[in-house]
Amino acid sequence: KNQIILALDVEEKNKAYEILDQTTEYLDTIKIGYPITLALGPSIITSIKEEYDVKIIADFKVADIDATNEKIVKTTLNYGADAIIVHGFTGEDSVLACKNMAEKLDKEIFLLTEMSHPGADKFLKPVSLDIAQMGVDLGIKNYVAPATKIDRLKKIREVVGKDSFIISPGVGFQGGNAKDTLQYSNAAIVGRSIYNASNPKKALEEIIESIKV
Ligand code: BMP
Repeated sequence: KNQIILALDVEEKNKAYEILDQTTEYLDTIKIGYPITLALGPSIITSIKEEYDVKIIADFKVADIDATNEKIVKTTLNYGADAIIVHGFTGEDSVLACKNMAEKLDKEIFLLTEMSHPGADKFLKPVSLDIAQMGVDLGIKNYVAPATKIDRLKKIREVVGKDSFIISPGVGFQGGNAKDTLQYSNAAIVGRSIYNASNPKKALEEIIESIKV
């Protein structure tokens, strides 16, 4: 429907459903993560899939050894998530375990390259292009790269190529803007600017408008 992914980092079921009721007419995909899953349990993934026509990306930033990663990915995807986000810094064996399990279940992984917050510049930035290149070498098609650092996003796009799919967090609250981000990214992830807005539906409509102009 459009290029916005909602980050549903709310911790109450009523709030989650209220936001979904107001936004899913415009959205194909939502991202859920630890905040909602730890608060409400992983069956929230199954419930949302049953009640709304959306794809769910599970943002669990999987970052363990291969055997443990495989279990995390299997269980998450079996709850109904369509894809899961995986850290790249753990290396090839860990990432490959996730990719293989997702493929076995006919689902997908997103490889996290560089992060959107200022602190990521110290440890992640020096290796993020190598992480992206590892993803390409492993045949990974989907990536996460920051909307707050357009120069970095551009470089990561150059590494993963035009046919890869990039999603980018950091639009709105963290300072990124959707239009600039979508020059290099396939979709912008927006959380607080929508779910904390006094009128979430209107907030989303305004972001969608801002892409068009
Ligand atoms: P918000 O729009 O409220 O800043 O939310 C951004 C979302 O993207 C949050 O779920 C956050 O955990 C996630 N995220 C991020 O902000 N930066 C990254 O580099 C990676 C993320 O997954």
